[in-house]
Amino acid sequence: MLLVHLSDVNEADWISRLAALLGDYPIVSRNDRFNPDDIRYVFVWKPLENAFEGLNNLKAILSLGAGVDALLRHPNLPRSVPIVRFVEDDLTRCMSDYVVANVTMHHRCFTRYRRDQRARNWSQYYPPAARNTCVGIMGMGVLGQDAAKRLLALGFEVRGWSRSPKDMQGVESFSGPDQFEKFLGGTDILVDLLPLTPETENILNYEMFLKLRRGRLRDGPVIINAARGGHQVEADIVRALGDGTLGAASLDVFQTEPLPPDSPLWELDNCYITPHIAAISSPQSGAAYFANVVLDHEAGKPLLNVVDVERGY
Ligand code: NDP
Ligand code: OXD
Repeated sequence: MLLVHLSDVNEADWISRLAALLGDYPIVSRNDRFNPDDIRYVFVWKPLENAFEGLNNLKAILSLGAGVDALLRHPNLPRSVPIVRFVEDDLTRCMSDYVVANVTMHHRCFTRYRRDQRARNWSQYYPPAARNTCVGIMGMGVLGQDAAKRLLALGFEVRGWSRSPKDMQGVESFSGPDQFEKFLGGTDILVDLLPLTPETENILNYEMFLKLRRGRLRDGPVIINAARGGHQVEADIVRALGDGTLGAASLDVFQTEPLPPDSPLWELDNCYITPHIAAISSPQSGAAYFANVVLDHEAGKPLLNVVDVERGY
């Protein structure tokens, strides 16, 4: 039996789509009456503290989020049960759309020309060609690699940084803490697609911004964070955007969400804020993914996209 426990999203929509795909396989919500011993899979988003209580026969926990940092901090998470995270083409494409939109906007000096427009100022400055602009992607997993492909197709120079080296045609690979500075030193536009772990917390800080390449983008290097707010030291971003260490920032995620009304980030015209919408796990395409996880596993196939709990992603 599959138990659905989704907070803050349209749980009923997920249940009806899953039920249609699961055929005879039983599905319940936390408001239904059921015997906890019958639950083999639990599908969660922002699970309450008692979400796993009595679920002694779990085969897998299904995470609506692609990122599992919050789930891994759940105080009562059954640590021995495998977690399957969301990996799906629509979500991946949406994320790459967000990355492409923001990279191209900054590459073409949107901030400068918007300021000039407001001042009725006609000042010709030609941005460097895409091939002379390097996008550095932190996190070369499912999302980072797709974004890299899309940016390569647009002619950008692309480099990636991850824990282990990657062999991707056209992308210069950097790995581990030892190669981080070198990676940053050739990056004009930094895209963050890392998971949030103890190693990546606060990684977007002032010291790090100083290591990005200067001189290619006239108004300074740019950061784009579509990963997790826990990566960014927001006071440092405000300072760097104000003193020219950074030319601009696009932020989809924040230390506190929703971003509090008194955050100084709202005021900065070189900070582009979106409310954690870069990519969504949508029921339209996501239900098929999770229904297959259950049906395939029941048919004896191995679970895919299982989180490494020790690594934290
Ligand atoms: P993956 O697990 O596929 O990829 C993670 C990448 O980060 C891997 O390349 C990994 O390296 C690298 N990495 C992890 N830790 C480190 C480290 N300490 N140093 C260097 N590299 C590291 O994740 P996804 O691509 O699927 O997703 C990335 C993140 O995007 C999610 O964790 C989530 O937080 C965020 N996200 C945000 C959304 C939004 O709407 N804003 C939507 C969906 C996801 P290696 O390859 O060597 O393991
Ligand atoms: C996710 C997210 O991790 O939406 O899926 O941020």
